Amino acid sequence: MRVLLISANTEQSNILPLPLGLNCIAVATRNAGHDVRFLDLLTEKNIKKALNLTIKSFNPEIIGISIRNIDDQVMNTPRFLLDQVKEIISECRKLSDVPIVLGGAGYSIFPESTLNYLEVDMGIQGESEIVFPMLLDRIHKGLDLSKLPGLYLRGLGLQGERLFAKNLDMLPLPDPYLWFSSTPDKSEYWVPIQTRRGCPMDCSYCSTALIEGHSVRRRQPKLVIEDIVQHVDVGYRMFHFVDNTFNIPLHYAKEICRKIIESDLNISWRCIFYPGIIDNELADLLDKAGCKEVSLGFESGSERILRNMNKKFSLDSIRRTSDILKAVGIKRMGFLLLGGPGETKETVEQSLAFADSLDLDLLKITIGIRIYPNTKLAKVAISDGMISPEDNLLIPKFYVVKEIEAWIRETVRFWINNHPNWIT
Ligand code: B12
Ligand code: SF4
Repeated sequence: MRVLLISANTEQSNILPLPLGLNCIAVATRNAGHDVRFLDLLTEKNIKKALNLTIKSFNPEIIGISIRNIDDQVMNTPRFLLDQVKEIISECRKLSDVPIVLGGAGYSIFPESTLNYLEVDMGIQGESEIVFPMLLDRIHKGLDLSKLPGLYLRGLGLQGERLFAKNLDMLPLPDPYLWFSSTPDKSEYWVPIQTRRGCPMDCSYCSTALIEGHSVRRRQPKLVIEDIVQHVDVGYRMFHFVDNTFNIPLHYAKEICRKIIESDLNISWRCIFYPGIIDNELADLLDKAGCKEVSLGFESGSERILRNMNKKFSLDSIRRTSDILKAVGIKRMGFLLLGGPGETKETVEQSLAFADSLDLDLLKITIGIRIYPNTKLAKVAISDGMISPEDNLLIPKFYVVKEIEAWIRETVRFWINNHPNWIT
C-alpha cells in the first residue's frame, strides 16, 4: 500500500524534537513491503502547500498521523495544541478520502477522547511497529479490524488488548535519512535515541505508563551503539537519550557508556536521570562518553511532598547525584513541580532553598501539575472536588493548591529575579 506518515507536531518551544516514533513506524512499514512517504511538519513554513504537494504526488491509500503534544503543560498561559492537528486533518480530507489512523505519545494518553475531538475513525495506543503493519494488512485485504491489539475505533473503543514487544531488539532502528529534510544543518540537532521503553516507578502524576507501559524493556547496548553509529556516519554529532530513567539500572547505563567510549565516536549527548541512583564510576563513564547534560527531575525539596508524589529517592540522594555529576563537570538541569497535593508555603520555601543549595546549571520551575487520566493525582483531584470524575482531561486541567497559588507565583518570581539560570 502507499502509506503517508505525517508528524503533526509544529511546536518549536524548548527544542525541535525529531519524530522518532514515526520514523520507527516508517521503517517497520517499509520492511513489511509498503511504499512509505514521511512528512515532518515541524519546520514546514507552508503546511497547506506541503500537504497539497505530497498528497497529490504520492496519492496515498492510507494516512497515519503522529500526535506528540496535546498541550504545552503550562498552567497560567495554556496552549491547547490539538486544534492545529484538526486543521492538518481537515486539509488531508480536502485532498483525499483515504482512511486516517492516529498514533503517538499524546494520542496514547487520550486514545478515545482524541478520536472524538478530531473526528477521526481509528488510532493505535502506544508502540505500533508491530500493530500498524498488521492494520495495513487487514485494511488492504478488506478484513475485519476487531480484536486488533491497541486499536481504538471511534465510538467502539478498544478492540484488543495492547501488545508490548517483549524484546525491543526485534524492532527496527530508525532511519537517519528520514531526518534529512527536517535537519538542513545536522550539527544543530539533538537526535533522539531510545534505549528502553516502560517505567515501573508510578510517580503520582505521570502518564508514561499509558504511553509505554509499566514493564521495562531494554535494547541490547550493541544495537543502541549501532543506532548512534548510523547517525554519526551521515553527519550527526549530538544526541538526546529520550529514556525517562537513563541511569536505571546502573550496569546497563554503564555498558552503554563503555560501548560509546570503545567506539570512539566523538559525540555529545544529554540524558534524563531518575535522581538518587548513581555512583562515581557511572559519572566518570558518562563524562568520558561525551555526556554534557543530565536532567534531574527531583520536583521537590520536601521529603513529605516527594512521598506524596511517590518518588523513591530522598533529598540526600538527590544532593549526592548532583554533587557527583558536578564533580566530573556534567551540567545539571533541575526541575521543580510546585503546587501539588499537600503543598504548603513551607514546602515551597524548602524546595526553592533546596534547589538553590544544589548550585544547578539550570532550574525549570513549573507551577501547577497537569492532571492525566488514570493517575493517582487524578484520583486526588476528584476527591478534592477539583475535577469531575467524568472529565476526560483532554482539555488540560491542573492541580494546584488554590489558597497559595498567587503566593507561589509571587515567591517564584522573586527567586527567579535573583537567579538568572532559573526559568519557568
Ligand atoms: C523525551 C521527551 C521530551 C524531550 C525531547 C527530546 C528530543 N530530542 O526528542 C524534551 C525534554 C525536550 C521534551 C520537551 C517537551 N515535551 Co516531552 N516528552 C518526551 C518523552 C519522555 C519521550 C518522547 C519520545 O521520544 N519517545 C520515543 C518514541 C519512540 O516514542 P513515540 O514517539 O511515542 O512513538 C511510538 C508510539 O507513540 C507510536 N506512534 C508514534 N507516532 C505514531 C503514528 C501512528 C500513525 C501510529 C499508528 C503510531 C505512532 O509508535 C511509536 C513507536 O513505537 C515523552 C513521554 C513518553 N514517555 O513518550 C514526553 C512527552 C511527549 N512530552 C510532553 C510535553 C508536554 C513536552 C513539552 C510541551 C514540555 C514543555 N512545556 O516544554 C515540550 C515540547 C517539545 C516540542 N517542541 O514539541 C508530553 C506530551 C503530552 C501533552 N500534554 O501534550 C509527553 C507525553 C510527556 C507527558 N507529560 O506525558 N520532551
Ligand atoms: S520516573 Fe519519570 S517516567 Fe517514571 S513514573 Fe516517574 S515521572 Fe514518570
